[in-house]
Amino acid sequence: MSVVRRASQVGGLRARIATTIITGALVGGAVVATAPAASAAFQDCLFETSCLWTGENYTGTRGHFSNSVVLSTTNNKINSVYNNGRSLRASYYDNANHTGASITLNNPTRGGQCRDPKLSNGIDANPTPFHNRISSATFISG
Ligand SMILES: [Ca+2]
Ligand SMILES: [Ca+2]
Repeated sequence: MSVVRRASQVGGLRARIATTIITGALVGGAVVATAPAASAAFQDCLFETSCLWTGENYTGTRGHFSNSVVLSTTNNKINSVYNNGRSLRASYYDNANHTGASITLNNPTRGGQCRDPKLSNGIDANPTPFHNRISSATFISG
């Protein structure tokens, strides 16, 4: 009887250890999952593309284009933008198919305004708020 009980206690101890390990793994996984958002930055935008984020300060869902784009799931949800297109300026339009009101960012080679971390405040890329309005975007020459 005592042998059986001892085996049972050992089994219980193993179960507790296993539970502890699993809990630790979940905590570790959560930390890893939140790390990218904490380190989000416009520098994450690939060279020769323009990036658009749903959140301010280059956070949230990020999309990019290397020629032009008509937004679908992020339509009217963009709150920060960056043009890393080097030699081309980029324009972002209120309407689909590149029409309507727009804002334009310069390119890194030319310098000047190449990004806007907060489209809602009417400074940086545009004199009036342009948050949650972008529906399409394209690179433009000149
Ligand atoms: Ca729009
Ligand atoms: Ca702004």
